[in-house]
Amino acid sequence: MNILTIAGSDPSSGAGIQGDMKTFNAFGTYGLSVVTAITSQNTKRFLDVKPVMASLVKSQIKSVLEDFHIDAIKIGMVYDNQTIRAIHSELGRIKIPIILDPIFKSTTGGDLQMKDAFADFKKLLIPLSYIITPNMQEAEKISGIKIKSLKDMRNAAKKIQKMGAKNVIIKGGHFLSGSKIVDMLLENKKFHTFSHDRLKFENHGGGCTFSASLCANIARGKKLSEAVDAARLFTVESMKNAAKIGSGLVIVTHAKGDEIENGLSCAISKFCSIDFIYKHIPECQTNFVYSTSNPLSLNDVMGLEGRIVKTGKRVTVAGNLKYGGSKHVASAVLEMARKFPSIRSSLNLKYDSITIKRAISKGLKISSYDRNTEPPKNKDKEGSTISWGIKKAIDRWKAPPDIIFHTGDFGKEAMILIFGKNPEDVLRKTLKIAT
Ligand code: PXL
Repeated sequence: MNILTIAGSDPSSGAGIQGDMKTFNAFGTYGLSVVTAITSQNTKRFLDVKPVMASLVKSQIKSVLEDFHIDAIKIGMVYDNQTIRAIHSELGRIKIPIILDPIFKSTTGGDLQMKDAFADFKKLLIPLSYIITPNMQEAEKISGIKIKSLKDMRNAAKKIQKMGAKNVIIKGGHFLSGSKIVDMLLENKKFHTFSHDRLKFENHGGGCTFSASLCANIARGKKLSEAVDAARLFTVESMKNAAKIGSGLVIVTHAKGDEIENGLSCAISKFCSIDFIYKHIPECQTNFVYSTSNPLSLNDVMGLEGRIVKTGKRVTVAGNLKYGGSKHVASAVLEMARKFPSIRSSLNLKYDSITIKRAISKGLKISSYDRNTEPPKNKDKEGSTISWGIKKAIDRWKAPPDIIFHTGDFGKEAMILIFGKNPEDVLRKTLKIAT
């Protein structure tokens, strides 16, 4: 999965381009970057800022768009009118979701946007955004509404949406009793509120961490409210773990995301972009799973709660990744891992004898089972057919096969399962047979 940040450089690496790249990395995504400005700052003070020439901002954007498939874009610091117009002219017509993080001041007080650029920021960039992510002060500045209550927060969000942002999240409301902080999401016409405990110290990089992790989660195809929740949790954790690296403000420290989820979600997005893969999606659609080491139950196996579905000549992901999200493909991995613990990932494809012949010719090891020979007693036990079949298929095997297939039964679709040590290994084998 590739995501792009268009933002300013921060030499302290807490925020800006450098902070975004660390966040993208924590989510196992590949970060591309276009630099709009260079700041000189540290954790104590802000020294200087200069924009990058607009023509160079334009050509940087061109250079990444013409080469890479990009799943989502974050726009952070944009210093002047020329930069804003350059970004607008390059991104005005693209279909990639844009996460717009309005940035006016640095945590150490430096101006990160020129005053006379604000009108163009509102007119040209807000309408491009799939979601805009202001904090309270930024939301007040953009909406012109003083925010003192949840009602004001909702009104400000509605006003910003009217300016052209598809969705709005305002972060950091602090008017609830106790020490709770509220984030308010306006998704189309619906409000969602989220809350967490107020942290006791100021930090450097929290805002960028939120918008960059939201970008990564949107790229992964999460539903917006779930992407916001995942980004919030990640940001709060990163702020709690903030470290005293310089002599001033603490800098956010990103926790490494869940390796199983990172690895699987990257592989799923690569799977979806394999040429002609739609021809291999079965009627019951495809799931792709990855287990922890030594899995004991379906809850140790991550899979899609929905499926990878065929939509015409494309495939798309419907549903989120969850431990326990898959039953069928996950049962197959559990059974394989019982005998061959190195096998932790699998996906299912449509059965076709030509696909099997191709797999043999590419040197993949194949086994199979016959569903017609399943004892009736077993058939009655919900969900046990797959475990029974896999067990049978590997009964005499000393090393794990790459593929196990069956040719169906009355009312049961024939199926191919591809196995591997991890999702990349499964993808590598899939690429050998999918044409
Ligand atoms: O967190 C906002 C931000 C974004 N971009 C750059 C920054 C900062 C905050 O200091 O320096 C370059």
